[in-house]
Amino acid sequence: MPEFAPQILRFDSLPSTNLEAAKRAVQGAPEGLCIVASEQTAGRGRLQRHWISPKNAGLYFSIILRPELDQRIWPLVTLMASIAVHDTLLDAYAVETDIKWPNDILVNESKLCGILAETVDTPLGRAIVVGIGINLTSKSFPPELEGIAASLEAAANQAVDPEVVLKALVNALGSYYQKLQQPAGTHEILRTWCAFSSYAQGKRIRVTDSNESFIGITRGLECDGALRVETDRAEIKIVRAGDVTNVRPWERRA
Ligand code: BT5
Repeated sequence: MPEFAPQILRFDSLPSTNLEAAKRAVQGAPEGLCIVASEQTAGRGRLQRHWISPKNAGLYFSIILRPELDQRIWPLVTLMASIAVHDTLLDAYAVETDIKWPNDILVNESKLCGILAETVDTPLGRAIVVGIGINLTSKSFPPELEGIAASLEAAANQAVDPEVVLKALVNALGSYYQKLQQPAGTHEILRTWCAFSSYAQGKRIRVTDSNESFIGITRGLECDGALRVETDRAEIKIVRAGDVTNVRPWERRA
């Protein structure tokens, strides 16, 4: 496995760091190229959703990876990134977070960070762009984020330095990415993700995708990172896409 050597390119403003990284991946940029912007004017979430990215209010970051892994288990790259964010926030600012399947980093059930992994076909083979948005301060949150979003500054109860977060994140990503590609790495990533996520086992959730919505209890992860959910009819469903929400005690039925 080649040595992982991250290189950081900084921008004042971009439509989306993921789009910039994908463009550079197509142009042949190497694994480990990181794109960071002070703001995004068209930050992207999953399923054409928007990631609100006010200037100097968050870390807007994307990295190009070219994993030497069977593509069936590439979804583990998203899980690997969420573990890296979890460790970053804990190590840099002693903030404990929960991971909601597959890609949300939560504090007190509010979203502090979102992750968007996108594959891109390039002349060097298929690559994956992992985009990470971490709210550093809530000062510029628009009204639509009130009650759903968290910030690192509020969670840590202190001012945060974007450079400290960036450095810790790049280190954590490098170390977990190398772990993922070692012989027992996939097992290790799955085990660590489950240890950090209250959603891994025994959580009553609602799953919603374009076809259906149902309630069930989480029963761990498949080898490719898909979520096992036991329905009220004792049927195990394997969830590979869609949104997961915590079901409150008063919301009992599908
Ligand atoms: C995500 O999508 O959570 C993935 C977000 C990835 C953002 C990063 S920033 C760097 C890189 N470049 C990009 O263009 N994107 C990546 P999803 O699970 O679909 O969640 C999107 C939903 O989160 C929205 O519909 C809002 O409800 C909510 N949301 C939007 N902006 C938010 C913010 N700043 N903080 C918390 N929640 C937000």
